[in-house]
Formats: sequence, C-alpha cells, structure tokens
Amino acid sequence: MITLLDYGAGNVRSVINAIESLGETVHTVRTADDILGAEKLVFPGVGAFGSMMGILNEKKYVEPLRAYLRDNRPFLGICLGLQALFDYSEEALGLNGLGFLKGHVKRFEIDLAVPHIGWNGLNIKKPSILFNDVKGDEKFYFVHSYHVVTDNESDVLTTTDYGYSFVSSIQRGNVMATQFHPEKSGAAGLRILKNFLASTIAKNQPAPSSANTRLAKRIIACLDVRANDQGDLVVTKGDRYDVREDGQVRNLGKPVELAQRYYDEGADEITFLNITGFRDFPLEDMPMLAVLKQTSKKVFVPLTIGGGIRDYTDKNGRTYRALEVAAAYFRSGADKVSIGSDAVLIVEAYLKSGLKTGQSAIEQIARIYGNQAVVISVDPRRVYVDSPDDVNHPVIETQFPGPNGESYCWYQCTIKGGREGRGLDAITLVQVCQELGAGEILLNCIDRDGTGQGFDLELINAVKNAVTIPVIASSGAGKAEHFYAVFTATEAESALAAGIFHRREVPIHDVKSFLESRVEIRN
Ligand code: 1PR
Repeated sequence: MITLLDYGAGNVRSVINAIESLGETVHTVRTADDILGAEKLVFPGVGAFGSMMGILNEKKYVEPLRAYLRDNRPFLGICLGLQALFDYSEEALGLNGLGFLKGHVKRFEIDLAVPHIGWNGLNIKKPSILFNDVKGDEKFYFVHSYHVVTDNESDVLTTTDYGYSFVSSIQRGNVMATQFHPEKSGAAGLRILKNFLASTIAKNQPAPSSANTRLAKRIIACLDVRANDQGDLVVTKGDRYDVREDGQVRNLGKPVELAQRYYDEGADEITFLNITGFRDFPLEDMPMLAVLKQTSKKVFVPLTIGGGIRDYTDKNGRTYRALEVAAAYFRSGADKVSIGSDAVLIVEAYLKSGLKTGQSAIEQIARIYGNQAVVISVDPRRVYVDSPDDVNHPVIETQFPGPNGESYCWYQCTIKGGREGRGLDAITLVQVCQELGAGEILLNCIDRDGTGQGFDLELINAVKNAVTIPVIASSGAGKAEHFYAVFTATEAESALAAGIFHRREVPIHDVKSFLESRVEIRN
C-alpha cells in the first residue's frame, strides 16, 4: 500500500493512475496520522510553492512530514514534492519549506524559455534503487520554472542541463525526490516509480555520464473533440477550422482510443481540444471529463485539455468560475489546461482598463496551479495589408503575398473556434497573456489548419520573438520535413499536428525517424 499526499492542487490523478498501473493500491492522506502511519509516502507536489506550503500548514501536515523524513522512511517527492524539502523558495519568500535539506529553490535565470517544459536527460551522480534497470540515456518529462540549489553535494542524485546544470533529483537515505515527473515520462518513468515501490537494493545501474543533457523538441498529437450530429463524442478535424464534409462532422475516431494509439506510437504529449466548449459548457458536458479520466489511466505522457474554460452562468442562474472548470479538468487527469476564446476577452479587458484584476481565468489558474499549467491557445488568421502604416498592429513582411499582392500582414485573433474575428492581434495577445501568468502558447493558424502546407513559420517566429515562454507550433503539418523546418527555421519548443496522424498519412514514428539524426528528440 502506497500513501499519497494529495493537498488538493493539480493533477495527482496521474500519479495515482501510474502507481495503480503497476499493481499497487493507493491510500490518500486524509489526516496527519495517515502520514505518520505510511509505509511508503509519495508526495506529488503540483502548482505553486506558496499555495502548497499554505495548504500543508493549514492542514497541519508540516510537522508529521518533518517527523516522517527525519525517521528516514521511504519517501518519493515529485516536482514541488522535491522543492518542498528545502528551506525556502524564491517563488514565495517569507514562507518556510520543510527544511529537511539545506538549500533553497531558485528561479531559472537563463536566456532560454522558462518554464523548462519537456523531455530532458539525467546525469546520474550516484547509485540509487530508482535507477535499477534504467539505461541512463532515457529522457524524462520536466515542467518547472524553479529548481533546487542544495548545500549538500552528496545528496545530489542527478543533474540536468538547461541553460546551466541544475539538480534534477536528490536522495538522502530513503528520502528521494525528482524534479521531473516519472508518472508523465512513459515507460522510463514507470520504471523509476516501480523501483521506488518494489526495490530495496541498487543493482543493474546505468553507466555514469558527464555529457550535457539536451531538451528534446516535442511532437504533440492533437485531438479536436466534439459531439457529432448523432450525439457521439468523436475526434474531428477541420480544414481551416471547418470540420464538416458533405454537411456532416468528420469522424476520425474515438478520443480515448486515438490518445492511447498516439501514446503507444511515441507522442511526447497529447492535447484534447473540446472545440465546441465555447457553447457547450464543459461541466454540463461531462463526456470530456470521462475521456480524460479514461485516457489518464493508460497514457503516461502529459495531457493538455482546452475548451470552455471561462466563467459561465447556467440556465438556473448558477455561476461557475473558470477556475472550477480547470479544477475539474485537473482532477480528471489533465496536466495543463488551454484557454482560447476567454484569453482574447481577458486581454481586451486588460488593454481597456490597464489593470490586472487578479480575477481573470489566466491569473487565477496560474496562481493555484502554477504558470506551467496555463496554456493559451491562439486561433489567428492573416489579414493582409499593403503597408505597415495601414493598421495599428505589429505587421510582418511576408514571403507569401495576399490575394491582391499585399506584402504585409498582421494576425487577427479570433474566438469561438474562428467564427468571430476581433480587433486584437496575436502578438499583443501572447505578450499580455505571458504578463498575466500564462506558461505556454499553443499557436494555431487558421490559414494553415488542415492544409498540409507546412507550419506558418513567419507567424511562429513573430510570436516566439514576442515572448519568453515556450511556444507550440501548430497547424499545417503535412510531412516529416515540415517538423524539421519548424525546428530549424524557428525556436519553437514543440510542434503539434492532427490530420496527418489521424489519417495515418505520416505516423509519429516516421516524424521521429526523420528528425532523429537532425534534431534532439525523445526516442
Ligand atoms: O475557445 O477556450 O473554448 O477553446 C476552444 C479550443 O478549440 C481552442 O483551442 C480552439 O483552437 C479549438 N477549436 C475551436 N474550433 C476549432 C475548429 O477546428 N473548428 N480547433 C478548433 C482548433 C486547431 C488545432 C489543430 C491544428 C493542427 N484546431 O487544434 O489540431 O491546427 O491541425 P493539422 O495538423 O491537421 O493542420 P475555447
């Protein structure tokens, strides 16, 4: 029996699912006594350091945790569960951590995108049961803006390179903790978890390596989901956002089955977009939550879900907050949520008032679940102009002139799945969203969606240059070479595709084989 410390924020469902998939049962901590009585304790901290310590203090878990750790009893911390072991964090100055290990938690100070999101390697510094039968060249999933700085080098189990070398896991006696997420790291991560659950001595250890580790470019499979005219929830796919063919919603498969297939085929991440979320409120449209729950039982890579994250009042007058929708998604197994239409409205309101209210969906979700959990899904379309002076928006000079030979364009934001164009441009949108606390940009492009003509590299470069958070390039992938182009002609951290995977035109494996010797990827 494994005891799991769930302090109520973020996606602990994935950790439970991963442990259960290994044949163990999980008991969730309800009282401080559960901590003291645990045989093996897993602490999957998610979200923000301040809110985590606030809740641990409020629930009076801090002293039992310290006692448990002092007694050298088996402990596995994950992500914030590692950071919590230290004295304090720059993320929430003035709040004490558990102080079991001397040192602190510091924000990345690098020229690369922060958060550090994606699959990176480990430099193993000492033997550990965690590494039994691990080869050593596997990549593991990270998602964090802060890392630990320890006073005791002897506690360092692994380091990882991102701008500089940072501590990616520690071990002191039976207390172990990783910055990466084993529960989201596919087969390699499950191996680490299994070792924690079952191993008592270190054996079959990987050879030590001192080469720098490298963050992989991610290949993301996207499933646009909606009910078809018969009422079945299906994966569909648009052509420039039009998902109907001969009047019917295209049906490309069942969401859970397809997600499982992409996991098996090596997708680094899976995104579900509930594309009618703007009119069918997700908390009334429960099938999406069921899809997430089922998927997260079998798919051990990060899951993002978007669609319908906004405040909403139902016909009985009950008002739901966007935060509640996000919370329901996280509880069902999502690691990140993506906000589309509402982000545009939030930015418009911000630009009008010049005030950060702290109440927008972006700010609220980032505060509780951490910036890395908030993705902004942008649905822009090109608007061509003859001259940069024609509009009051950032304009690019394009190699692909407009229908009347215009050689400039700006990118207009849309809402409601491209149905409504707004006066806001995509560059301003992403900048303000970053300012409000978004952690990643999912950059679609209506002009390229479903066309197979390749990503809009001009758009991606313009957005990437405007923000410091990671950008997912989306829309237009038609062949493996398009992924190579996006990873070499732009600084995008990941690329997403839908149609070519659904129709089996270019399987994920072919994309990865093509990239393998050219771009850092996860095998
Ligand atoms: O506005 O917060 O409720 O979120 C709705 C979400 O649904 C948004 O993220 C929006 O992008 C998405 N969405 C709405 N309508 C459509 C549609 O297609 N009619 N899909 C839609 C957006 C774009 C990508 C697609 C890529 C790759 N689809 O998801 O997967 O373009 O496709 P490709 O590789 O086949 O070219 P809210």
